[in-house]
Amino acid sequence: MRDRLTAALILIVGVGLIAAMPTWWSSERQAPGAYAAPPDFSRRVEAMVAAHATGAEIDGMPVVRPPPGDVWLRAERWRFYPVLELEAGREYRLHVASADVPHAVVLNGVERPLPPGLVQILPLAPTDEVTMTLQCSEYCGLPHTRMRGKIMVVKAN
Ligand SMILES: [Cu+2]
Repeated sequence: MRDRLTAALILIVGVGLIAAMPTWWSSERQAPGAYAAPPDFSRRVEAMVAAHATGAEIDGMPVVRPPPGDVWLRAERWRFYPVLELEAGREYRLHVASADVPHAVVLNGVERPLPPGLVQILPLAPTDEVTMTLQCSEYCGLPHTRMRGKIMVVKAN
């Protein structure tokens, strides 16, 4: 009797695990909000910079004020390029990818890995006029601790 009960339990747990497998298997392999980097990712960054640069520069980087929606940000030794100026009350999707070695990005306490070839989407809907800092959290060389990015949230026009 006890043996049968044990066998039944093992069967139920086993079936349950197999049924749940596709869910954790796929989420493990590709987190939501990430996708394979398109070959023209860098060109999208440059096109956005060319179209929406404000003319200002910070730390040798152009300040760019893209329209709400998709925004392109490149992680590279040892910076997040370019500096962004976003409007409060608008919704953005930051597409962040590494152009060289593995990095990781931390923004507002959320960390996402940036292995080369992967784009992370970070939704952002800032409400206050603040300056946000992006920080690399994957050791990528001696200047790693200084690898930061800047997002300035300004009043909407
Ligand atoms: Cu780093």
